[in-house]
Amino acid sequence: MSLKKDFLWGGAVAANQCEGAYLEDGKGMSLVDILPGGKLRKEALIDNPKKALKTKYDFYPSHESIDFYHTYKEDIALFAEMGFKVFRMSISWPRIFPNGDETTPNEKGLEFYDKVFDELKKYNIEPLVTINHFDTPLGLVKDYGGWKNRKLIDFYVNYAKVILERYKGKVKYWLTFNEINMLLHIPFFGGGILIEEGENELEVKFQSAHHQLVASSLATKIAHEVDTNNMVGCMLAAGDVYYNTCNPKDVWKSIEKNREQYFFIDVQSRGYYPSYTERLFEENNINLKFEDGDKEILKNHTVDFISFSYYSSRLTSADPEELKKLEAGNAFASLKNPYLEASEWGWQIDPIGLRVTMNTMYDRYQKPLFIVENGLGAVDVLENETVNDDYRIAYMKEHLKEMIEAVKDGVELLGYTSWGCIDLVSAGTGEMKKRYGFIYVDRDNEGKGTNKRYKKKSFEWYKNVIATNGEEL
Ligand code: BGP
Repeated sequence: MSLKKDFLWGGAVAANQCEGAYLEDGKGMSLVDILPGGKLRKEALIDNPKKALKTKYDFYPSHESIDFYHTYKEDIALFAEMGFKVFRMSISWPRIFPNGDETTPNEKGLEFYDKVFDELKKYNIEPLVTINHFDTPLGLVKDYGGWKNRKLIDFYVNYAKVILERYKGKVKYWLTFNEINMLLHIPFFGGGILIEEGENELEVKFQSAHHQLVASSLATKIAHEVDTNNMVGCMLAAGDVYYNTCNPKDVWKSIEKNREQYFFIDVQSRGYYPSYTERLFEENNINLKFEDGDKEILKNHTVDFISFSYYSSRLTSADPEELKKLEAGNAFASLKNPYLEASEWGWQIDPIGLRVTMNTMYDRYQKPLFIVENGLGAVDVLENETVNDDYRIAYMKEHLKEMIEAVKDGVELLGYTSWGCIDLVSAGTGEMKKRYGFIYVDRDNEGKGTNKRYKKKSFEWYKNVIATNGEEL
């Protein structure tokens, strides 16, 4: 058994990490546009976003990024050369609604994506569009407090309706929110949320999550009304949480940790809050405000498929002494798994974990899966106009092998888009140096460089993977 003939091979990017042109043609600021790169990024993004709102930094990586806004034609031509069947991208919300609360969209912003979709069409590349990928308009953060505020549902739904109608027939695959569970870990990124003193942090996060879940269902409803061919997916930052030892306490802890992520998909895929949330909310003094009709909306408009990013598995323990050793590889703190190696940024590399995660999800939901992010962030050296990125090829080869194993296990899989198919700004660190692409972009952490594109060794390798539909890895 192998991959289906129409398997969707491709790559993924996000508007805020590649477009640049941050104020061009009427675009407004997104919350990412106030974030610096490098060492200052973590404080601004995670520890103290309130301070970032008031601070003037020397350099903002998202403002120019790799300038995809102007280079999309040549970049898409390169994707086509690799044989992409699908291209995952996002629409920048503040390009369409600059402050977020307008009722009429910015026509220039809409035109840009028309041009991108037309260009993709030229090469028969199917767009896969994330409606909101970490770029809530800054206006909605400053004037409304972000997703804490129920009003955000209306603004998001208005935005979703505009783009779903506009791009009817051009886009079939939609994702409502990128890595929706990130809201619990990086609330500013995920929802423009600032936790105030005295607030019950978990309550704020889950209330905001409820708003996004309702908004996601409403967007799904509209997508299906606008075009019955539309396929709508949710999107999870996935990676199963393993237990550190066979001590039953550790096993139980891992179940709790896994529920922390699957909670979102439980709601988006099954259409109701899972029974375990009752106890979770009670013990944490979380009183969620539901409005009339919310339950029906969630119930009646579930997703058609489940998409996810996978970079790593995680490891947890019930032992407080062990937990002192937690390391924050990516947004998720994890214990160090002695069986795994890690990337230069400390992300543990676990190809079999991808098979594990896919099987868990398919067993749980029985809906088609779509891997929409996976890849290796590494330091690349450009030599003789190319990069010998054998390490990236090795990483991807092992992951694709396990992906195919999962398909053989019976998992239904729509496609695979590797993250950052062209080098772009890192979401977590704001660096350019953390590269994922098959295409090298000559631009550094300070935004210096020619911005010229070069094919890495992995470019030809991936092209052959696609050409042989994964038979030759
Ligand atoms: C995911 C995000 C992406 C992307 C990726 C890699 O969490 O959806 O936007 O950037 O991770 O992370 P980083 O850029 O921090 O290396």
